Amino acid sequence: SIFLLVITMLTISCNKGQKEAQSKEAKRPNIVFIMTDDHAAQAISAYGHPLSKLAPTPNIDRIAKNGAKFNTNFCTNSICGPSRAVILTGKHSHLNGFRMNGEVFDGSQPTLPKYLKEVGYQTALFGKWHLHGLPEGFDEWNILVDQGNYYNPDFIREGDTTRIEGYATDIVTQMGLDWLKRNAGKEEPFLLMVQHKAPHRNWMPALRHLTLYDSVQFPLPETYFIEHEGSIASQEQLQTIYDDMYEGHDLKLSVKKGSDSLAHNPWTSDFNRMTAEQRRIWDNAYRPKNDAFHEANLKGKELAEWKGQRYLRDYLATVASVDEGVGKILDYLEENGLMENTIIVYTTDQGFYLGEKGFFDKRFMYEESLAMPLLVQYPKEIPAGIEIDALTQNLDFAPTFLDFAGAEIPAEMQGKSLRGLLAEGESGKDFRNAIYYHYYDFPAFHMVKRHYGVRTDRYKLMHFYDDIDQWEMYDLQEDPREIKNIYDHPDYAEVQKELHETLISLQEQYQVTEKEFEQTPPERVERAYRNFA
Ligand code: SGN
Ligand code: CA
Repeated sequence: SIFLLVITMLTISCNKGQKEAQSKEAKRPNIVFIMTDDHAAQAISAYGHPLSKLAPTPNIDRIAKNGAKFNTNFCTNSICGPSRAVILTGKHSHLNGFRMNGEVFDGSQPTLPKYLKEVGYQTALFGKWHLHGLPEGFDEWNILVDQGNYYNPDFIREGDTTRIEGYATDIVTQMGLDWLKRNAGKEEPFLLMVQHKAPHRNWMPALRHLTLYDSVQFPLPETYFIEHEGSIASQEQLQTIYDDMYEGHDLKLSVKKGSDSLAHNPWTSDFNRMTAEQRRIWDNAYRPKNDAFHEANLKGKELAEWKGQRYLRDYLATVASVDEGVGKILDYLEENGLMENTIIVYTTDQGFYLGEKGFFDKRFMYEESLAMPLLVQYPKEIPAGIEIDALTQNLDFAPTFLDFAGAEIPAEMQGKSLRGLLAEGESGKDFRNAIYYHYYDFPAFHMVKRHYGVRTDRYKLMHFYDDIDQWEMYDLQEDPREIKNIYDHPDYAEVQKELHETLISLQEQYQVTEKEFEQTPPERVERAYRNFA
């Protein structure tokens, strides 16, 4: 009868509606994780540093505008491989076993992509890996060999090494886009990790950006020529722009006026791998500015300032191609209706010095290299334009993604999910009262000594050990540049005591044992100082 027919139709349409609602509800988010190498927050305009106003990053800023900006996100160990190992495992370096760059990551341990695969995610990784062994837990991957080169880099895919002609940032972006084109439409949600070489040393911009900032005068930090009173480790590092950069490799200087031969360039492979045509375009861009430099015959302070300027121009020009690549990925997600259900993350493996205290590189627990930019967009849960002031770390990334994916967060992970902070849009002052840090890679490039410490929202306590034994303490509110070591200052006796207690309790919480504080044989340290000087 008509009556029955109507009932049947109603039931069918009702079921259909329910199914749609269910599948919508069950639709777990995709994760697009874009990570650069050594991208300082000072060089992301969303973070508002004066430098970045002159070299804006409009596409990276889109993520901040549509999502959340973390203001106090930190790494646990400011160096590439270790930071990546922390991100993959959600555990501090001493537990994931990758404490310094020379070590090999134990790929058999449980990691974020493996956990996500278990709950049905597709997983892919392109670009910089830098954990020595080959990636595990990814359906598809294609990684740069080692540090990777800017021009015509070698990639490893299933054990097979291929040189791909072009510019690393563009190639990696394209790999990410191609993967999306092939897989984003499938039923299963995905984790896509796009990991750039840029803006890592030796800061070689794309051919289209070789003169991008030539007419911009970037402000050098007010601490550019500081004396490092109160910090032996700062006095004894080998990472100042004026003394430790190589004229050819880093500063792209020629030997003399009219010549295109590079000055001191110990790792010839960065330039030698360019095609003749690439090199011609490069030389045409750099020759006039190098000639002008030789003509000026700068000395002392002026020479140091010139080096800072050349460094900033090159560094920021490599950021320009990253920003373009981010724009392409965002556009693709937008044009293909993937924005709503995709968590988009922009971050980098650690902070970086852009001339503060005269430095380049990272490693120190001081703010510039400790801070990791972190921008996260996910319109379904994260209000647009929020800022988060909780003390967060790369340790929290894996638990966060698992949480969003509806997977269980393994008890052995040491980080905390950021999902609550993001969804509530609160500043999250109670999220964590202090972060723990430990840097081990000494003696090594740049000779930053071993140290560990804690940072609260206002103070920092650090212990530099191994060939020295010095405590440093800073009041970040009074002294944000960390110039005045207040350790043992009577006015701060109470704070100092509390910081020591916090340190001990965090070391307990994170299962830090005595064996983490080994001593390097003094001969090795001496030899390294001689070699790297
Ligand atoms: C290379 C760089 C160093 C840098 C390390 C670690 N020198 O050795 O300046 O500190 O990598 O960087 S280079 O001139 O050869 O590039 S990391 O972040 O990738 O670990
Ligand atoms: Ca790095």
